[in-house]
Amino acid sequence: MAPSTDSRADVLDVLRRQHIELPSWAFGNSGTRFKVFAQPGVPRDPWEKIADSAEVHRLTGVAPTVALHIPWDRVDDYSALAAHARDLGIGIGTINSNVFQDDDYKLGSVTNPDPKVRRKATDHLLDCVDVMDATGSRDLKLWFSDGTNYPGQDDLRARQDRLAEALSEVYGRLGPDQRILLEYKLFEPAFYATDVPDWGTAFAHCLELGEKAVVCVDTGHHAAHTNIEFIVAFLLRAGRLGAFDFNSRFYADDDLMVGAADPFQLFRIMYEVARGGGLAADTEVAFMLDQCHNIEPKIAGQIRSVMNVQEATAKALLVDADALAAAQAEGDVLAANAVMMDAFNTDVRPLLAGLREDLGLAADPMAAHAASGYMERVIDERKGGTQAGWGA
Ligand code: PSV
Ligand code: MN
Ligand code: MN
Repeated sequence: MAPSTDSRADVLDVLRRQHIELPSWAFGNSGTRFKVFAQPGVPRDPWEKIADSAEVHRLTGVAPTVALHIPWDRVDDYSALAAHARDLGIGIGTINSNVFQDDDYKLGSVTNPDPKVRRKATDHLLDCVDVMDATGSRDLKLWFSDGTNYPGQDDLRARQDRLAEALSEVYGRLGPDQRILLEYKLFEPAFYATDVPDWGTAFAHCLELGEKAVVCVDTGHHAAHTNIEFIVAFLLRAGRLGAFDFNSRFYADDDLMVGAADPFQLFRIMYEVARGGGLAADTEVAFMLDQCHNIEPKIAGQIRSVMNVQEATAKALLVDADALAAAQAEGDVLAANAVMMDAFNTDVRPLLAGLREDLGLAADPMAAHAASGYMERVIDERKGGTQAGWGA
């Protein structure tokens, strides 16, 4: 379905201002619990992760911020880190808290039955808000690995009370323009009951907290066959869709490249985002990647992921809204479905290549990266350091 000249210009406008945030941890070594395969040239510290992130933005033009994970990205001076990012042409985005890698958190962090452990976990979250003040970040992302492995292990209801108490303390510490992104995940590492297992639980806590608390949808955190675009439509309608952690999955929380496993699902999600106003110029939805590149090169993996999100977005924007509304009003099931499929089946790669050239970028960022010599340079420069990331 060919869009009119006007709507084509609108589509290009949205694509030109698209903003996809990269995760600092995608650039470090990562793996499974079986093996971390180290790669040459990976960053040795947060400064180098920011440099790699800037390289992805330089080539794609739509990845102007990088999310940090604390303490993986701990430095003495966060203002200096933010200045370093600015010097390289990007900014620091969301601050991710980490209350899942300390021996004290075996039975939970903010929901732990021991008040001393809860205090320690909540203090870390408050420290993350200090980091946000120094970096100028808007969003604090909270993901809790908290949960139980066995029926009876702890009181499910009391754990919700403890969670609400900690969230409320952190919420009270937010500045006027800062937000909590509350992320849910069905299971892992807890295998019986997770304390924030689904969007409904996250949404209910956000409603209790107030307007500055919004839900983060990590596309890898649902049961198989969950209709994620329904969740997106619902949360956008309620004004509580705060962010995405994009990645793709075949089985569990695989953290593979977004759009690799199911590009049709990504298109359906982006259609609901567009339909609900999530791509408007004043959108407050943060579009982030949360991925690990265990076997593929990391910078190239991030570039490919950014391009996959762009392609799904372009296709979603090409859905002929008038034709769809008319078919829906007439109850014409097949015509309505055909409008969606026409957009999904459009090859948007030439459109995006043209957009990049308009922006003064190479039409093919993957080829430009391969030809840039960047990898050869960092492989040479970053010899012998302690490599940062999940494997550290
Ligand atoms: C948990 O699985 C998660 O999705 C959270 O966002 C964490 O902060 C992140 O992964 C770490 O990679
Ligand atoms: Mn995530
Ligand atoms: Mn995850």
